[in-house]
Amino acid sequence: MDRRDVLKMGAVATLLAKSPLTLAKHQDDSADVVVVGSGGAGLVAALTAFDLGAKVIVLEKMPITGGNTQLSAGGMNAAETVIQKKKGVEDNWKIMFDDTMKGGQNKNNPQLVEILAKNSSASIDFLLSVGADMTDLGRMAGASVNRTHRPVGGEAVGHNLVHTLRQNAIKRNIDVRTGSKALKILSDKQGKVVGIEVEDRNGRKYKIQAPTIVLASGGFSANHERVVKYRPEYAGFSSTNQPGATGDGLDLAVAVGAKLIDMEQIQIHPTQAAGSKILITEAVRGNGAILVNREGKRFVNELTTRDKASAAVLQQTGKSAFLILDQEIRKSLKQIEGYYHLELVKEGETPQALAKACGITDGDALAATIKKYNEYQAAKKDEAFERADMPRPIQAAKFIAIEIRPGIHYTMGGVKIDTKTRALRAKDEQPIPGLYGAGEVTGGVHGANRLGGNSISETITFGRIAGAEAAAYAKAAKTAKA
Ligand code: MEZ
Repeated sequence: MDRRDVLKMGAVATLLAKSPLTLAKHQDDSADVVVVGSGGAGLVAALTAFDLGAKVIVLEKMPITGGNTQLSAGGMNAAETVIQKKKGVEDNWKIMFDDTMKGGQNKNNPQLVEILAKNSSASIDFLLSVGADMTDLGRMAGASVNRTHRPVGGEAVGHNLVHTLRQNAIKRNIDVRTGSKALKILSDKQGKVVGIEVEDRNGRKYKIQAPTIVLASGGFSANHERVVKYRPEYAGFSSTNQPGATGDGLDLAVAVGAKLIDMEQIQIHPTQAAGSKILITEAVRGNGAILVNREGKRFVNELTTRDKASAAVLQQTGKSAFLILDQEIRKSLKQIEGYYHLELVKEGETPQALAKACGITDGDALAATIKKYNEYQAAKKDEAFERADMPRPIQAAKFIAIEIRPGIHYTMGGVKIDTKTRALRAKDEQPIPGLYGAGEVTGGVHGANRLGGNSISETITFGRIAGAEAAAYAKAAKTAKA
């Protein structure tokens, strides 16, 4: 166990110790806002609603908080931020909007994308204000400029973010209930939300009366059966997600008449470490790595969108490929140390030695590929694949390889929402009174393909909106009753 694991366990222990209701026996209860899910979207919605005066209960079916956000590696996309300004990066919301629409094959809901891009800078300000570290900047595939914000040194964003949000929830004494599964959204004859039925960690069922529910329960990438139902060709692919990402929130929403959209839009990430469930962050390519096939040759623009990069990997011998990098790229991104720790890395003093170590069949071809790439990098022009950004050459021995193959990473589809994050009914696309959604449980923001770094961006921005809208709705409902 390394120091980071110990720190993570410490954070979990602190949370359990300081959240008295986590271990309490639950009885029928009431709240203004119930948040289902405790990843980025859920915790941000909870903090926002709480700070607006709402009584908030967060339900998390897993034993710990954090959802998939906890595993998030690459960072958060945002345009026109204080961090970009400090680093002299010119960007604006419209470029982020255009990149996102293009990445999503223009199947995204443009109104939601506009919200994502326009609010992203304020979402970075929000995170900085609550103590998150977003001071390093990188680039993810499909982005025109460096707009992916992450902790200093290129640390993974997830544990920093979740730790910060947890600490904020603890500080406010927000009622966060782990091991608590939402069973059913309760509504009245008019279809208005009136509460939720819950099963606690001991199998005991109880009800919480509440005028609003924020669904922030994530996607379904870890539910293989459900994935294959929509995309039979992904049978046998493993997932990069935490095991709780099963899509139960979708069933809760459908049971009260919500509309689902884009369910067949399921993203496979090109670089899951071969033979494991571990995601190798896109930031490795963003910081300079190339992709080569088993024959030692490049075959794709490494910074193209994930749909295209994954499709290209699947066409190579053995349906896998190798990330090739060097010690300078390693130094630029702390996350790479984690891959050493997990023994996913092969090294060689020369490209030929590296090829031998990792199973690339033609070491001279690999040497020629690296040499050619370095020439393109020096000339700032990739004549082979038109890669737009080549921040570093690959020349500092030892050379490094990580074998990768595509893995199920993200479900773009989900509950249809409007610009206020209200869940819409299937029958007439009108809002279901009191039901909100934020993050991966919803559909529409990413269209046919999500850009790396846009998930955290979505969870923070739409989590803030959902928290504020739900708090306002609950307040108005209370006033109307009084
Ligand atoms: O947003 C993501 O999914 C992401 C940045 C993943 C990664 O490769 O790190």
